[in-house]
Amino acid sequence: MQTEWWKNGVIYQIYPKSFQDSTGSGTGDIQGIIRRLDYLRRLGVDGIWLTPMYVSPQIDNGYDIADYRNIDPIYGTMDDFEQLVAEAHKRHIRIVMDMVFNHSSTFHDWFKRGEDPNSEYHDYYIWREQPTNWQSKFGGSAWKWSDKAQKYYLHLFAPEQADLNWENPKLRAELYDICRFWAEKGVDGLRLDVVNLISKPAVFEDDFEGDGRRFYTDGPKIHQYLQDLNKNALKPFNLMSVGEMSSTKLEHCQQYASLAGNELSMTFNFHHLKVDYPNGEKWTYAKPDYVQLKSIFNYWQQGMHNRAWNALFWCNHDQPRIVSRFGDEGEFRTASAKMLAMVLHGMQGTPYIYQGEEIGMINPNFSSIEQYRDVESLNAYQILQDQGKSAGEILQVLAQKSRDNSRTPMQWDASPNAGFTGGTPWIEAAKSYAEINVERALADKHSVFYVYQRLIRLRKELPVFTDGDYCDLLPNHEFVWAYKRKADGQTLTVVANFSHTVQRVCLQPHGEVLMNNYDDIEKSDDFLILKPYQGIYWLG
Ligand code: TEU
Repeated sequence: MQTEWWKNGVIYQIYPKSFQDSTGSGTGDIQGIIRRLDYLRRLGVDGIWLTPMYVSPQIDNGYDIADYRNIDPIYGTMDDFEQLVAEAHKRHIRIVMDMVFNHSSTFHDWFKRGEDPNSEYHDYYIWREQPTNWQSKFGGSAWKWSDKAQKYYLHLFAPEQADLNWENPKLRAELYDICRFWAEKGVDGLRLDVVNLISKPAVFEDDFEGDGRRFYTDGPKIHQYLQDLNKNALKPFNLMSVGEMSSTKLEHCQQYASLAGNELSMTFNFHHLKVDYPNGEKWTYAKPDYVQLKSIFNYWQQGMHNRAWNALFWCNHDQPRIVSRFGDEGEFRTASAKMLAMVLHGMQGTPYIYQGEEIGMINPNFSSIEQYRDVESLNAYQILQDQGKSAGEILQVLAQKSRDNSRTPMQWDASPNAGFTGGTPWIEAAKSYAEINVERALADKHSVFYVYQRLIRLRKELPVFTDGDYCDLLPNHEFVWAYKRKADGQTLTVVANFSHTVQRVCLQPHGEVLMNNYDDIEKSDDFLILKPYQGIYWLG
């Protein structure tokens, strides 16, 4: 298959656990994904990114890998996986696997053996006699005592996710070999989990300003490690790569995802999804700041243009649903879902669609802690309770911010459990499924689904989507986002209203109307009058 297919392609993210169950176990599986490939072909995506399906105790839903070379039986067998690759390729859909190389499960054989200080695997992990004051991303200390080793080991995430020691060349060679293994199975690309955290400092010291991240984020040897990974395990197998970059900086992403292609193909960053974290605090109920949102995209779009490649996304398995977050769950659900799609897909980079986004799924609005499954959310509940917050307050924050908001079953139809399973789902389906589901979306030619389908096509037809530069036309407007992209004599102007009220703006975009999520466009004198959540494309 042609290289750099992702430059005008769109990738669909599947969270296998919640996508389609084919056995009645209550957990999605590989055969379920195979059953839905024709649906994905109809949408028109070029690839699917599958979150981890390797053998795992599932403390963090598979991001705690116990065996990198085998499929967890809850998802099926290696034969099922090989069938998935073949069936996807038949439909010209590439497969992107998720690789978690910052840490492994403590149930991995390496760790079990490595707890013995005399084992050759000991040095696969990071051990210290004394812990630092660093905090785990899921709350609590980032160090855990091992009785067997008589030392502490580092875990930036859950205690069952021990950080791997990239200083050790044997470990690195082992990881390269895992990439080769999956490439030989026909995999086309890798999504590399928190890969900018793999290079730890030479000396570990307390952080009196933060949780420790400034010492290991975009760490000292990160570019060297990624260049070696590229040379040994990505380029030789023609693997596309997308790095998940936690709390990263533009200067680093310009290098990680440089067009020179000696590290990764592209990068995800999360700055735009912190505009509803007041003072950087996630667990606070807050409204988004759209001026800040636009300024972040302006910075990244301009900073990466002609130098490096972006991965664009609103949603993933760690984020709440975008319609609930930046749109409207009620009267303007459909309009806002389409508008949000148009804004994101109008930009430069490779867009990612998270399962259910293409039908405008919303947060489940859980009201009891028993409905949550996510390790981070359950920890947060405890921590916030210890800080004296009331259960009501905490549940309100979780309903807005929890990762489980995006992990509820994919809504296929109006039958029980949204058509996801014949059994009891591992996490409850959102009540909205009777109204918001794939069957209904496909039957309605004005649905959100067909807007996504059209956006995927446009990216292949019009080079301005792939190549155009970026200019923000109204950076200070509280609710209207307007930007222009230009390439080779083509101009795309995108105007979008991020509010449920009418907005008047002084803009006169030129060219023909290419897309509009309403039937008409209202103007008076020099003003455009935008309806609630209206989004429009002009091509000139
Ligand atoms: O996430 C990394 C990450 O930093 C997050 O987006 C994380 O969910 C957030 O910090 C929590 O507030 C990746 C995976 O996408 C996530 O599902 C895993 O839990 C995590 O790595 C550990 O492997």
